[in-house]
Amino acid sequence: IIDTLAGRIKSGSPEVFLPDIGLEDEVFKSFDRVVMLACGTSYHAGLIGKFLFEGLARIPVEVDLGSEFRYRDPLVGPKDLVVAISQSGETADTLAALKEATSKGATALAICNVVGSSLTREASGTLYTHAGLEIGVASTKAFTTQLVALYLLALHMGRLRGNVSDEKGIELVDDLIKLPGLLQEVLDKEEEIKKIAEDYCQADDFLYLGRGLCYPIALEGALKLKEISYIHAEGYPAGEMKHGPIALIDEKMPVVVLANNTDVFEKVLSNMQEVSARGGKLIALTEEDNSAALALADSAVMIPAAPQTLAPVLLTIPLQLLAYHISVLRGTDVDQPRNLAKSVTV
Ligand code: F1P
Repeated sequence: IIDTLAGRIKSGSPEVFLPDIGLEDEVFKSFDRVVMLACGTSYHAGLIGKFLFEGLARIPVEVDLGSEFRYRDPLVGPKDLVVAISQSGETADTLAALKEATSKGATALAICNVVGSSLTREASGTLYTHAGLEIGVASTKAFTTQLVALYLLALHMGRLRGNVSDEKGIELVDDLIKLPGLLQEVLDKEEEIKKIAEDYCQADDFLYLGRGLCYPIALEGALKLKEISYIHAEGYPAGEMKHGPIALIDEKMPVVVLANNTDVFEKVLSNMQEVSARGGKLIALTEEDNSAALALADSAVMIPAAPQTLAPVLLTIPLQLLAYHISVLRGTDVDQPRNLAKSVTV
């Protein structure tokens, strides 16, 4: 997808490329609200989708779990676009939630990795993520491609609704084109991440903190660790720490902080100070020039400077690698974790 975008830019076309999703532009821009439905890792993608759609398309977004949506007689109807996100397209709860919404008149769009899966057959349109076959049970590359798909959809809707100018559209696409190179820079940090895994693989609990767009990434980092290493981990919005989890912090608690440069960084920094003052061990994901974060961190992984909307994709990789190396060191089966199925069809 990114290569095709690059072609468009080189040919000077101001159009933002989006593969045919099966929904006419007139239909796609006609909704009053977007409802994201998904489970597990895909739900975390939906939470980021909310930021992207509200930010770029200025349309209200609700995000709900496929496993909860239909248990509350949800208010949903013909003016809603339901975006159902699933790697497999076979997750029973996401499928049931989509059917509940469409039975009440909503239009459904699937973001899915598996061509022809049940979810894509039920939806009026699909944006395929084309992440290739996921070998492991825990979703990884499907997640990062879901984020790119949501970025493209939000951008497309932003343009259709007149919130994103041609110029801005090209700038955002240009940012996206830089993503593969930036991701390679993050992948090159693997040895450093492995070292951090060695330092903390014996911990019993982990806390992951993020704010704003990075909060869902904290959730996802914690989920990956739980899924493949069986270490108890919690993702938390950094601002909520003082409302409870701060009681957990002691010198045995590693706290992974998404401390990249955003407009809420000063707030994140004060959360880091709170952890540090209580002896918690800080593992910061931050940029090389962020001396304030680096001064507090016990360990750090440097990520390249990137536009805020793309930072979640970059931040995900070190968290996936951290979970992977901790899992290898603890001798758990990374690809086939106990009790987990690739698609939860019941
Ligand atoms: C949802 C999910 C995955 C998780 C595991 C179980 O799957 O919760 O996020 O890693 O594989 O299922 P999907 O709906 O995205 O296929």
